[in-house]
Amino acid sequence: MSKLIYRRRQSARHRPHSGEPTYEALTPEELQLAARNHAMPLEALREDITPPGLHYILTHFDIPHVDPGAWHLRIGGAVERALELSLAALKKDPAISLPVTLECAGNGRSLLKPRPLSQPWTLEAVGTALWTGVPLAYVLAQAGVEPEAVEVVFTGLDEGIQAGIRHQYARSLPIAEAMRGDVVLAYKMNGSELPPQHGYPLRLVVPGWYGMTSVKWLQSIQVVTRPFHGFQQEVAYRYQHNADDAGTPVSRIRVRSLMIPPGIPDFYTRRRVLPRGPVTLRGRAWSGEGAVTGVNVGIDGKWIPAQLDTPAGAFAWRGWSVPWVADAGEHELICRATDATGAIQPLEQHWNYQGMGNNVVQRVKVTVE
Ligand SMILES: Nc1nc2c(c(=O)[nH]1)N[C@H]1C(S)=C(S)[C@@H](COP(=O)(O)O)O[C@H]1N2
Ligand SMILES: [Mo]
Repeated sequence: MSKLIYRRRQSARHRPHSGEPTYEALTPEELQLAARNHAMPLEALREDITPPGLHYILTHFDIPHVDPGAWHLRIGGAVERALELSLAALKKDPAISLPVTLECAGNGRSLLKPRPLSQPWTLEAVGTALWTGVPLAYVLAQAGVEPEAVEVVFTGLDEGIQAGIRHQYARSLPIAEAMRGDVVLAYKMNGSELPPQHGYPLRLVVPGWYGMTSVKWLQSIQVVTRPFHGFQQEVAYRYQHNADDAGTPVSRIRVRSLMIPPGIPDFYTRRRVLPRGPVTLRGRAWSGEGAVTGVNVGIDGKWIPAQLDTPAGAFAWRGWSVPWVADAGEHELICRATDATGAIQPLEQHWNYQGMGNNVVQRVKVTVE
């Protein structure tokens, strides 16, 4: 049986999520996921670095309990020397710190119609942290990667069942990506040790790739000579037309921009209200494919180019701003970013079965008094 046929049968039998897409109201299961996995409040877009606790969270199973004294990172597979490193040993290696914008591949899912049943993100599953740790390439060089290596598999301590398949959370990276100088084994977030929910004591951070790649609570790193076919690689995180489509893997972050909603919100609807007169509209834009090259803000159907701030890092979001003189009445504000590859955010949804990579523009409705 060819690999492709195997993969098709796998995905047809084991639905990546708990259920089929629906037009119905939110389910109790979606609400339960939403209460565990919180988004970033959009007002946090003001900060270059997302303050502790405001960064989004996505955890498939449970946050594992880790005894830092007993914890070791195992490195093995197609290497010259298998290693077992303690946290103290890792902290002695040369460290780097870099700001990285992480975004969940499912961001935007609940705006799709019909709605794929999984974590029901609106648009705020994003955050930017300053990650500190050892470059993965440094640790792999210590182990000595064999020439036949094709991928590196990262396994977390967390275990659970998804679509009937029991497994530890694991993802792989092609060897060329794993050897990039900016891929980090991080033990600090924003200058402090990792909070439990963000992967204590050690996590992977892969700048430019959707969040599922950045495996938390690392237990082992295995260098492999064949592509990895784990659940989170082969069944979850694919762009599929339907359940029986093998699809294509989700990898880099598609270009997106978000706006800090101006004015004040209505409690229940979160619709914005602001006084008439001058206001500066601000937000952030990012892409994992290439640098952000432009943001246009649509106000009542007219597009205005935003001014871009200096980027804080190659894979950190970039600030933008546009002045506006608000007239009394109802308005719709849109922001739309472009990156160096020429990719631009779509104005309408592009549906896919798992609700991945929906980088549709944000629309903010405001009432000017
Ligand atoms: N071990 C492990 N790593 C994981 C996950 C997980 O459930 N288990 N979730 C992934 C997903 S889908 C995302 S989007 C990011 C979220 O990282 P954060 O919670 O630190 O924001 O972690 C990734 N790493
Ligand atoms: Mo995610």
